[in-house]
Amino acid sequence: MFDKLLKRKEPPADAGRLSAILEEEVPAHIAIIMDGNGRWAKMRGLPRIAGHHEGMKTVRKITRLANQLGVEVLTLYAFSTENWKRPKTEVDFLMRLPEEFLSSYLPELVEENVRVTMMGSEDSLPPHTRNAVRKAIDETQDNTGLVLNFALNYGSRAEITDAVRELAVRVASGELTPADITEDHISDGLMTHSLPEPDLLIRTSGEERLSNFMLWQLAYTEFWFTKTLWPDFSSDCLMDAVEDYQRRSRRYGGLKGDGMT
Ligand code: V0D
Repeated sequence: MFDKLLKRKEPPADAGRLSAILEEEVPAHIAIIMDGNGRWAKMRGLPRIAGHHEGMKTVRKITRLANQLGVEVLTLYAFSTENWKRPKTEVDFLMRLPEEFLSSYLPELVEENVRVTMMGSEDSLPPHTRNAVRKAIDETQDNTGLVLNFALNYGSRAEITDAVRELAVRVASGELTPADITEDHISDGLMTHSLPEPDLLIRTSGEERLSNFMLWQLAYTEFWFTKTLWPDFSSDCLMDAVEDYQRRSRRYGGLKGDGMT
């Protein structure tokens, strides 16, 4: 849409750097809070939606690199339950992005053996959004490569609350006693129940908060923050983050676990 205004090209990912990363433990699950799209646009005198659109292209680029690195799960925070408070025109534009993304890239995702999943409440999404995402999930459900997990209309406290409510139902029915309840009962009730916990969390754009993202799942995760805005987040940025993760996990040298040792 704004592509003609914004001739941007990135050099191809450095193959030497890639193979050095592959020599060591690559994080199995990377989660990203993709922040700074609006600011990126504002700095160029463009409407915020131009930043969201450019951010969508970064999603494609980073998905491909994560797949090349052998990452098992890439979770992307695309839309929070708080984001409904934004102006209606912006929300409407955002809700068109999954369709646009998938109409351009679904064949590529299928080709690259990527499995699309989503976490979040599907119910309040517009039907056109839900249908596009459903189709992508269905068409890629047997793929065995990277799991591309979109957090869409997601909020972590609501997720935990729902899990706890389900447990309360089981206690009320006598299936479970309060003393039986373990951490695994909670983990198993979350939308991430079939995924490994994130090894690495990235947040772009200089903010250093969780903003109600995966509060339970991030208990032992390494955090990596950058001032880079999401539309400017390059393959090199992801490799910086993964290299830093590898330095940290080398330092633990077999003492990994709770990080307190
Ligand atoms: C805007 C930056 C891809 C963050 C990235 C509805 C904000 C671009 C998707 C997408 C968004 C979601 C599901 C799916 C396929 C693609 C997306 C939203 C926002 C919110 F199955 N980018 N993207 N969804 N942005």
